[in-house]
Amino acid sequence: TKLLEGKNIVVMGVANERSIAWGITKSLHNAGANLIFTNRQERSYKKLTKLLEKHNVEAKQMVNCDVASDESIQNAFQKIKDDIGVIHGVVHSVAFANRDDLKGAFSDTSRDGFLLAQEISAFSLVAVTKAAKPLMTEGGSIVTQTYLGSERAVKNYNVMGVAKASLEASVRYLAEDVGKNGIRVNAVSAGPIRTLSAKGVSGFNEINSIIEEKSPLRRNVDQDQVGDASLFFLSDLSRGVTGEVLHVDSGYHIIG
Ligand code: 0WD
Repeated sequence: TKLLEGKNIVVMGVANERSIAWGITKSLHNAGANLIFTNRQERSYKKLTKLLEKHNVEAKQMVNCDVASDESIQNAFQKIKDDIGVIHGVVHSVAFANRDDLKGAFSDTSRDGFLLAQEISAFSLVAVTKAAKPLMTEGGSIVTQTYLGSERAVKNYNVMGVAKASLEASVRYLAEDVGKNGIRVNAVSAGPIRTLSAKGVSGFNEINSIIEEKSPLRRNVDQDQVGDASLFFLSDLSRGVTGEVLHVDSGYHIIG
């Protein structure tokens, strides 16, 4: 039998074919998972519907969810509970910061911009875990997406780096909290990948060529590699692992 046969997994954050969450979707589908999707925007919903058709992937359910609202998160998971009942995993692949805060001087970050990045990119994992927990009655696994800018001062990543540091700390505190319920919480720290969100970060192309030159594997990573690492976290293969941040970055983070 396949790794995720009979498992119900919620995927949050497919905006288009380039989304990391789409790479994860393909890995989970190939592993036999039943997939439930949440979208914020109508535009993403339409794109996802087409993508699923094109790749012959069936969605068990699609619900609207804006992580900026507690009510929206609660409603989404209530709908999933009503339709599906038990879930075994959640893929959290959402983040946001204002474009202006992803370049220039970090000390120019506005109060609102700082709080917005924290809210959408870090607090959302806390709120989603709270909403998903009652549905994970058979235990579960929650996986989020982070980036090296949390550990190092990566040029232009600025406010998002601070939000990712907060996200990774949240992974550890959540792991401790829900571990007693048989729920694991982990993060994948991916190398730079060309997506809609990545376009908002200035100097993105520069980083890409540095990875090709300096990373141990001398190449960039892609959505499928992040997908397979996320599959590991969502499956029983990682049953002894929680509170972890796994780098899927061609080894770039070890280089001095
Ligand atoms: O290089 C990269 N692309 C990396 C991305 C390297 C390492 C980590 N990541 C992270 C991102 O920070 C993010 O957490 O991976 C995650 C996914 O990013 P992505 O795949 O690069 O970006 P994208 O394809 O733009 O998807 C982001 C999703 C979109 O989905 P929807 O359905 O909303 O269009 O996050 C969504 C965004 O719109 N999003 C929200 N979803 C729900 N509620 C919200 C919100 N308030 N804000 C943004």
